[in-house]
Amino acid sequence: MGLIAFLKNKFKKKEKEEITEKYEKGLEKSRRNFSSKLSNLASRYKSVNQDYFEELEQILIESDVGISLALKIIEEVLERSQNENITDPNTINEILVDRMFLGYASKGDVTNEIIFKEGMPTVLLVVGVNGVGKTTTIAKLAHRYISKGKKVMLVAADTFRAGAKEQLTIWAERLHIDIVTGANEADPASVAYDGMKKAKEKNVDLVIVDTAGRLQTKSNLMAELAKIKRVMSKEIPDAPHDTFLIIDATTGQNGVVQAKAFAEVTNLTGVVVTKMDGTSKGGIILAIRDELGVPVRFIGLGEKMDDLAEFDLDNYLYGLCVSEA
Ligand SMILES: Nc1nc2c(ncn2[C@@H]2O[C@H](COP(=O)(O)OP(=O)(O)OP(=O)(O)O)[C@@H](O)[C@H]2O)c(=O)[nH]1
Ligand SMILES: [Mg+2]
Repeated sequence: MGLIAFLKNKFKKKEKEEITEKYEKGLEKSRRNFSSKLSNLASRYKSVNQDYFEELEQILIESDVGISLALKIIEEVLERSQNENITDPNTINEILVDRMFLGYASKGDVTNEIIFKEGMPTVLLVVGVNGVGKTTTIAKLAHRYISKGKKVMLVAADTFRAGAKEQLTIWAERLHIDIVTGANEADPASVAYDGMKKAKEKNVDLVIVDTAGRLQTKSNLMAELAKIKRVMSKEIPDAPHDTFLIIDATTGQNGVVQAKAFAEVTNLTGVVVTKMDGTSKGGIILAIRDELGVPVRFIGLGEKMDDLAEFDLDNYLYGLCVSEA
């Protein structure tokens, strides 16, 4: 059974879970773009030829899967069509979706949920350029783990942008959780340090550290993040245990460029792609996985507190390629 048939079967309407509905809704724009282009293409050709594959490649590129990955996928699909003498456009499109899946899955299995430490707070550092949705994602993640019974605390180590700590404080109040803030323009590392101390005192399970999204030179950024990590690990061994980079899906390939820059200066353990609901080019997730090797652990599908979903490849491909909801 091809992947499309498998996904259709897996997500039959009556069995649909909440997460599948979230993906369907959040990926509606992308699906309208990608899926309708695929079926439109298939309807214009009786059998595939070189032009078909060129158009297919263009559709992938326009969906932000990245040029190098698009070329790779098309080459594989072309090879299979030649080896097995497949000329039916719909079958080719199904093989394409299979390849999109295999490319991601072959990078290895990942646990998306945060893995909690025993006997000490688990520390999550959140980084990314400004406006990508860091603070909102922190609130969403806090909400997620509070709902799972964890004690969560926030640290506002973004001391740079005016209003940043107030914004995070509002979220902490809404979530009824503790927050550590510092003076405006205080050293972010000192706020992070205070945060670690308090997290230990209060025996929290998870402490999430918000950082400034200012654009700075690579060496400054590297030094700042290294300092934050150094002081944190003085209080809590091996902190941060996770470092998530937040990427805005609507920035397209620019987001991939940012991801590469951050991956060079710090050890990322995950990416969260936000604003998936606002883009028609949902392929960016495949590009990030292909070019960075860092897994996409969560995706943002809206502005509300529960508009965050664990990344799930089947649901993603279903939402992007299959669902007719
Ligand atoms: N539609 C949509 N909007 C989102 C999502 N995530 C965040 N946003 C919006 O994006 C805007 C910026 O979010 P913030 O969380 O303030 O971004 P930030 O990275 O903390 O920004 P700075 O602190 O200025 O660097 C806000 O209006 C959010 O509501 C999402 O998944 N979907
Ligand atoms: Mg912020």
